[in-house]
Amino acid sequence: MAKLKILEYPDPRLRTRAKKVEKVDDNLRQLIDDMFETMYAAPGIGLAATQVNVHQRILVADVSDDQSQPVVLINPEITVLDENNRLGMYEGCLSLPGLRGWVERPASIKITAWNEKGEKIDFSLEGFPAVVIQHECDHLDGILYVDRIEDTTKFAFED
Ligand code: K1U
Ligand code: ZN
Repeated sequence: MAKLKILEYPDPRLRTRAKKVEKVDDNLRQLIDDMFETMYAAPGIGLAATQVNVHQRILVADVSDDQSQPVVLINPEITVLDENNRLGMYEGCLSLPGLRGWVERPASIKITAWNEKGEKIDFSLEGFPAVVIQHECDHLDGILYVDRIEDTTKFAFED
């Protein structure tokens, strides 16, 4: 396993739109292992391949307290289940260290993707996990949470 370098804002490579993965093989699984190591070490609860300068549609996440719920999504696609049900929170980003900003997003989504075995998976998410997955999917399209901030007074600096 290897810890990868995380690109930081304003690196223009963060604005790259990632390409679809065509085949899941051992090289890709190695990258996924490295992404988990990088995310847990940061520490973070999500990481998109874009953030480690790999422009393929892959993300990892784990919103548990004890690193017990790792999730891998390859070629994820999101369907918003209820546009009127929105959740706001101060989001963080490993590519914008030390900053948090208030973003509102749909609170319930359905996801279709492949897992690390190349199998198709689909499931629904609500609340915080739904927000994190949307944040990571945005990275794959070159979008950062700061692009979604409507009220610029709602930034917070971490120490
Ligand atoms: O994409 C990223 O840079 C990861 C990001 C995910 C995220 C956090 C909060 C809201 C939306 C998306 C982070 O992991 S920032 C670090 C963080 O929030 C955290 C780190 C350790 C424990 C708990 C939270
Ligand atoms: Zn981020």
